[in-house]
Formats: sequence, C-alpha cells, structure tokens
Amino acid sequence: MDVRAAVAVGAGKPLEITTVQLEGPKAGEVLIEIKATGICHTDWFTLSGEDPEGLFPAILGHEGAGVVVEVGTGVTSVKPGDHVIPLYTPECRQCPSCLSRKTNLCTAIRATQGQGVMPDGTSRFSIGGQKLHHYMGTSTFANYTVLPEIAVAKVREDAPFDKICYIGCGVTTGIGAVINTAKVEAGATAIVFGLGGIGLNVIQGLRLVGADMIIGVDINNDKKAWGERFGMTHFVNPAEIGTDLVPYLVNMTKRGADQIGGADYTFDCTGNTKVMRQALEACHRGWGESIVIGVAGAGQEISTRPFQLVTGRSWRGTAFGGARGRTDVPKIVDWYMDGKIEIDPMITHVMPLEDINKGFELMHHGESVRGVVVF
Ligand code: NAD
Ligand code: 022
Ligand code: ZN
Repeated sequence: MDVRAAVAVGAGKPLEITTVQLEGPKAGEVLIEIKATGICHTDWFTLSGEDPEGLFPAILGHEGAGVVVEVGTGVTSVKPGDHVIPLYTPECRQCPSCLSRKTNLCTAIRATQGQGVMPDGTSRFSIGGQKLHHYMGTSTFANYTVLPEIAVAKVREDAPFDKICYIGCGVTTGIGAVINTAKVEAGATAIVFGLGGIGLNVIQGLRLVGADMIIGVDINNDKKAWGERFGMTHFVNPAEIGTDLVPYLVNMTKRGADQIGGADYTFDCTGNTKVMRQALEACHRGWGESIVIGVAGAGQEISTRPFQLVTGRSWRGTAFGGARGRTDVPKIVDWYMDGKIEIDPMITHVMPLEDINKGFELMHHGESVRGVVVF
C-alpha cells in the first residue's frame, strides 16, 4: 500500500516528505495507522549522522500512537480497531530477560531491531523498489507502519492520540525512572539534572510519589518556570551560583543531626558525562542512588573516584524507564486520563507531517519541550 512518510535519506539531510510503499503484516506482525507521533532527541541524533549505528535511508520516529488496521497470522493480543502505542522496548514475556523479572530489556527481537529490519530479517518499507530501513522497531514518521505484535501496547480508546503518543518515550522514561528504577519513596530528596522533555517527566514522577525536596538543575533559566509547573521545589543554574555545583547541592540537601548532605536520588537527564559525575557525587553517602537516563554519544566514558561508590553511593542506568511496555504503558495512559499526571502543557508545538523539519529545528534550539506531528 502507499503511505505518507518522512524519509531520512542521508546523514545531515532534511527529511523528505513523500509517498512510500508498505507491505502488509506477516505472521506475528500488525499493521498500525499512526495518528500522532512525538519528535524526540534520538530521532534528531540519528538524522544528524552522529549516531554511528544510524542506517539510511530509513523511516525514523519512535514516539507514536495509532490504531490496529490488520493483523498477521498467529496474532492474538490485539485486533483491528484496537488503539495502541508502539514500543521500542518490546515485551515478549518469554525470553530469559522478560522471565527474569529483573529487567525490561526484552531480547526477543533485539538483533534485527538494531539492523533496521523486522524479525524475519526483511523490511516492509520501500520506495521505487529500494528498501527503506525501519528505526527502533517503530518507524512512526509514517501514517502507517508494521510492528511485531510484542512491540505494541493496547491502550484505552478514549485517550487522545496527540497526547498519549508522548507516553511512547518521554513520559514513560521519566516517570518510570522514578517508579521502576529508583523506586523513590515518599519524603525523599531528589535532584534532576536537565529539565527537558525527560527531566520534566522525572519531576512530575517525583511529585506523584510524594518526594519532599525536588531540586532541578539546568543551565537555561527558562527551565525554572517549566520545572515549577510540574513540582520542582528548588532551581539551580550552575552558571549562576559562583561556586562548585556539587558542594552547593550537598549543602542544600543537608538534613538530620549529623548534617550530612546529598540527595537520596539523583537523575541525569542531559546525556553529558560530566553531569553524570556531578549527579553521582551529589548523592548522599551510604545510600544515595544516581540514575543515568541521558544517552551519551558513542565512545564516551564516565568517571569518578571509587571512594564515591565505596562510601555507599550507587550508579545505575535505565532504558525506557524500566517499563515493561505492554504491561506498564496502558497503566500510564490511565494515570493521564485520571489526572494523576499531566501531558498537555508539555506539548508545546503541533504540526502536520509536512512541517516535521521545522519541528526538529524547534527542538534543536530548545524552543519546544515536545513537538507532535498529527497525521
Ligand atoms: P532536552 O535537550 O530536551 O533536555 C536536556 C536539558 O538539559 C536542556 O534543558 C538543557 O538546557 C539541559 N542541560 C544541558 N547541559 C546541561 C548541563 N551541563 N547542566 C545542566 N543542564 C544541562 O533532552 P531530553 O529530550 O529531555 O532528553 C534528555 C536525555 O535523555 C537525552 O540524552 C536522551 O537521549 C535521553 N533519553 C534516554 C532514554 C532512556 O530510555 N534512557 C529515553 C529518552 C531519552
Ligand atoms: C529514546 N532514547 C533516547 C531518546 N529517546 C533511547 C535510546 C536508547 C535506549 C533507550 C532510549 C537504549 C538503552 C539501552 C538500549 N537502548 C539497548 C537495549 C538493548 O540492547 O536491549 C536502545 C534501544 C533501542 C535501540 C538502540 C538502543 C534501537 O532500536 N536501535 C532501546
Ligand atoms: Zn525518545
């Protein structure tokens, strides 16, 4: 069938909005009509050519929401008409990782997903007979896409596509890092580094679980009002404190008779390895946990003195907020519909597919929290 798509034709080149061909779903696959898709950092990172694993030509996009149109043989968990969110972290419930209950990093289709093809090793997308790569197993920058059954979460039908698409990445990553990875308890102190589309969701996750002190750190003063909007209690701009950031944050979080400072939990939402070190070192001795959410460029390394870990701080990371997509994503949609979490004010720009390159520009210049394409 013919579908409308934004094609990443090569590194550093704008997306080309054009008609491409899509084959129907094979066994275990589903055809989805994408109704809305968010524009996220990693799409830009891949398009820029900086991602060494980026493949071209490809249909990018990994933050979508839509409707099942057709299912391949053997598909039992969804049917035509169901509303779904594509999952770049699938949940097969059968691989050793899913069965371990210790991780959300399902391995069922990992190898082929990274190679930009479906689990049978082929692509469903083509243009003029030339194959196009899939991206993150989702390829949501097209009004129709084909996904493995294990890579879709069925969600309630009264939820608006142009908002819940953000649950496909940013919302779940930020809130999940708080609830699934850090397991933050009520009354905790926390520091969030980087108040973009991820950090703001960490903040609202911290508010949801009842954290006491929620410190936001960002080099952009415009982020102060944004953080406060979602529950941040204190803001620090490292460029404006006139002293070293880590001792400043440790001092701010001093509590108890011994007056030892440091946060119970810290979150890196920048992808900057120097910030990751600051986040680790701003944790409380004995029990502080620092969660790395930001994805750094290939070949980058993190460092700290072993003393930081010997004295009881933990350095951890999370992908997709530790969420098991088919199980957890429908619950997050419910939380949104029940008013427990907010999404609407974070969606600062809505555009048709034709304007997707403008959406990338807005994100790149820090003007948008989230841009969403509505088909
Ligand atoms: P963003 O660009 O919208 O936000 C980053 C924020 O960090 C900006 O507000 C910027 O001003 C701030 N910042 C930059 N340098 C800083 C510094 N030195 N100190 C303090 N603040 C600084 O990006 P985003 O969409 O929020 O994504 C954040 C990171 O999370 C990215 O690296 C992204 O790839 C990653 N991410 C990871 C996962 C995962 O599953 N682990 C999922 C989604 C996104
Ligand atoms: C989403 N991300 C950044 C912005 N929006 C993002 C990027 C990478 C990951 C998660 C979120 C990620 C963390 C760990 C992994 N990935 C490896 C997972 C594994 O090996 O099982 C990751 C994922 C997908 C892909 C590449 C890396 C891909 O499909 N190409 C989840
Ligand atoms: Zn993303």
